[in-house]
Amino acid sequence: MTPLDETTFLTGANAGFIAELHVRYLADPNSVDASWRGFFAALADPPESVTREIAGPGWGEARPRIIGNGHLAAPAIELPKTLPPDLHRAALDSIRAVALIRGFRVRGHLIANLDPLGLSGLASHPDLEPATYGFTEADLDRPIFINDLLGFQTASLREIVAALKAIYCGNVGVEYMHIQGLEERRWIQARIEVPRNQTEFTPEGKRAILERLTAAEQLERFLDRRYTGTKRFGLEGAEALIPALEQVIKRGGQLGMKELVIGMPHRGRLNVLTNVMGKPFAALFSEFQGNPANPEDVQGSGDVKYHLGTSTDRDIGEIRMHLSLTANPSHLEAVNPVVLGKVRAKQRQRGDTACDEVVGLLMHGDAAFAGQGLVHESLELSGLKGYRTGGTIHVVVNNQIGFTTSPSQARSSPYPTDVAKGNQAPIFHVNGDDAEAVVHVTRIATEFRHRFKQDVVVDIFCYRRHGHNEADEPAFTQPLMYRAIASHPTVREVYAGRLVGEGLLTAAEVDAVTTDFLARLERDFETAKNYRPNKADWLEGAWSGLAVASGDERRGETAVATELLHEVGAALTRVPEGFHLNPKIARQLEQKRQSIERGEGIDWATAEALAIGTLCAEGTFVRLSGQDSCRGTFSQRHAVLVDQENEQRFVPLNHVRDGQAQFEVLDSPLSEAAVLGFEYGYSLAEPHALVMWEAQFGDFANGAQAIIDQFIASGEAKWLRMSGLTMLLPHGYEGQGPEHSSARLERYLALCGEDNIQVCNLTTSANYFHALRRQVRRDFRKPLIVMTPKSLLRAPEVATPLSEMGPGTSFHRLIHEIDPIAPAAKVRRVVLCSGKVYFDLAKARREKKIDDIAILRLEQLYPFPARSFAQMLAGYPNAELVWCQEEPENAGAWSFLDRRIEKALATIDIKMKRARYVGRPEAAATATGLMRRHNAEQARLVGAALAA
Ligand SMILES: Cc1ncc(C[n+]2csc(CCOP(=O)(O)OP(=O)(O)O)c2C)c(N)n1
Repeated sequence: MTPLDETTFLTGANAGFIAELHVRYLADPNSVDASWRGFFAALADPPESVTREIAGPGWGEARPRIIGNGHLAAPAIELPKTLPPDLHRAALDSIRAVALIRGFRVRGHLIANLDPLGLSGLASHPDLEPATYGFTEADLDRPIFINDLLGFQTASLREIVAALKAIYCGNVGVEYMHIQGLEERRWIQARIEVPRNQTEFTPEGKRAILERLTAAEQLERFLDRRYTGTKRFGLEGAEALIPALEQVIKRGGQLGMKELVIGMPHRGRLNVLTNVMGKPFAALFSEFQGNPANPEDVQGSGDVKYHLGTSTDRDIGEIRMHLSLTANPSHLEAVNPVVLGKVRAKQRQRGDTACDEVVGLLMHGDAAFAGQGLVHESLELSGLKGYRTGGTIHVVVNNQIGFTTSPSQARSSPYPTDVAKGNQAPIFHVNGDDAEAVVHVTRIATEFRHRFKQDVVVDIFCYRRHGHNEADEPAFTQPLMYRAIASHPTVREVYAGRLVGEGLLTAAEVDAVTTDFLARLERDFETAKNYRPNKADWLEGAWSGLAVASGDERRGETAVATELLHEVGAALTRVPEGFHLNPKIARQLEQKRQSIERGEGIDWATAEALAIGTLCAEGTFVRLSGQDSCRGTFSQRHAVLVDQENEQRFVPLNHVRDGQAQFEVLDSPLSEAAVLGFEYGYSLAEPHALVMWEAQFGDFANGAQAIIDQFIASGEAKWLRMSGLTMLLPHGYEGQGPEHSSARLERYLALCGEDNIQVCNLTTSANYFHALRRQVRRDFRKPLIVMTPKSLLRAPEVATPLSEMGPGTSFHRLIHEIDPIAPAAKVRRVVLCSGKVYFDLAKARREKKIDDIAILRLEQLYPFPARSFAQMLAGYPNAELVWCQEEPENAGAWSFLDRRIEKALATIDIKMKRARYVGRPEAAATATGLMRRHNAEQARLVGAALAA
């Protein structure tokens, strides 16, 4: 199209195109076609008037204006010219200035000087250009009335822009205008605008920052010299992290913090462990020499240095601060919910309902923070009843790389921290080369968290001086970045230069700081040669009095006096005067009341309530969290009753007796990993509570697989940290399809080893009662995985008499034959099974009048009760053994039990040597989605188990 022979081209629809051409033409006339060149030359108009013309008449729809670099900007602010000219101009100036100030508050961070390498970031943005708001060069020095904004009454445009740049575009970029709360925004504004977003540090403060930077830098160098090529995931490039953490501790302490629970990834961990947590350098050096972190006689598989946790007390002036760094797996960000759960448990222990005393601090890598979904899941917990911890301080070590991946491939969002915006967290981006700025924003972040009890993020823009680990060559993938890094001074050098420049220290004094620290490292290096850890710390503090698990049966004291069972039963069915109970629930409660009174037919949910209620009455706090756990997925629990008139909620088990412990039951957000991780963390900090997590269906628990594999199954072995967490996994092969049938028993069994967890599939409500109580009525803690039932919840066969929970009763790992069948010697087959299939088998056996097949139930699959099992089977000298399961052959307990059964049978003199498999054939999906097929399969497997 040539412009001049086309009469219709000057339409609004073409405005953007033409304006863009015009802008290009103005920048370089030769960059547009010759005919356009002629056209624009003929117009000879200033660009703005042209674009306004093209955009259509003034009464038409407002169109975006294209400025300078091609960005779209809002139309400049205009006022109707009905005011006297002076007033008109003054009003217009003020309005434009306010809009400009707002532009900086919202987007100033975009042009802040954040990247120490100067490789990323924008030079300008239209929202930050005075021209965008209608100002011209001529307006620069005219006084503008802005009434106290930025601390000015009146100021010139020049002064306003200078102030805005200092506040919002220096070495700190603040994102806070997304926060909905006016008070929070105003607080941040006041905190940063008046002091121009900087802290005036005292000479002592400056020296302390230099010392911390020196310690951070020199430790890494020392390790590099002494253990060249050993992985340490050094902090170099992000040394400002260390004074920043120091600031959290110091300022936090002044504000009433007594305990800081920390979670962090590999990067810089050794530095944090020693330089912040106070772990002796000698201990670290000893680990580098290949010695274990714990005494040799302590069991456990150990873990690499950069996963280990520790806890210490540090005295900060008058204040004693307890610091604990949570052990974590390699799985980045997996530790986040664990830390949050620990914080919550510790807050409860201290009665810190205001969340002032115990604070969580999480560190993150930029790639991991942006990439891992668990970050979002964990952030979502922050405001929720039952999970809130009064806000977490997040510090991102934003070294602008993830292993070898550049930010452009690591995320779509502008910043790695954008996920926290949904949480209304203010985000302080800061140039990691400006250590004072880093400490300054960390102080504000600590204050913000204290003041508003909300999450807050400090994003330290920095770089990674070496490869992902010290053996990697980063120039393979980021040659330009690494060329820039090679000639870039260290953070300490930058800061030391600044202090020398300010005249605070001489070069010799700076060097002395380094040599003093190095001398200390050398001394500790010598000590390390003889360093021996003298004790493991795992049974200290809240854990003192507990012991390492031992013994076979481990029943614990789980029986309860009959009077207490009745006391809890009465409370369970009691509602306050005037409470409008749903009539269906009223009927259910009445049935419960009758069954407890009769002492017969205690169903699954009632047994659970009795276990919880008796524990609470005895003073043990109980926490149950999961999706819809208050009611129960299958409407069986009703732990929380809802008034039908006003929706007030009532938890009967919190009204058993005066002075009882609380039952905290919570509907969790729809997350598996974060909530399970949280409860695991809770259980780490609180051994004297029964902490339960419930899956909606067991099928969904694999959304939390990393928490299960990396923490629950292996935490004790790796880090000497016990947990008594209980996982309830509702399931049932009942024709509901592949994702509503299996709790993936096989997964948990595959994880079993070294007495790490307990896996149960229970068939009586009394056994469930004892299994739950057993968790907190023994002197050790182990995670418990319970395959909980669905249809069996209401099955009369599962219900037991109250007396089975009363005096003299306990948990049973195996349940013997209970039907009257032929004498054991005449039994031709023993069918061993676990869970619901038992009832199908027993029913079919009764219907077929078979009396020479015994059916035994394995209630606890792990630890496998080998001795009891062998003793039980020894009673059937002439029988063959069948293992019957509902799951496909490649699932369920078969693969796990096969060899264990064989081994146990080898210990007795008996005909049967191994078990024969009866169950569904192997399958890719856990179950069929077709009810008819399910029924046929089920009938077939039950038939096969009982066949002649
Ligand atoms: C969940 C998970 N996936 C993958 C890895 C492998 N991995 C280890 S470090 C790393 C890069 C992390 O980058 P970033 O979060 O930016 O931290 P940095 O190492 O740069 O400090 C990756 C992908 C891991 N540890 N965890």
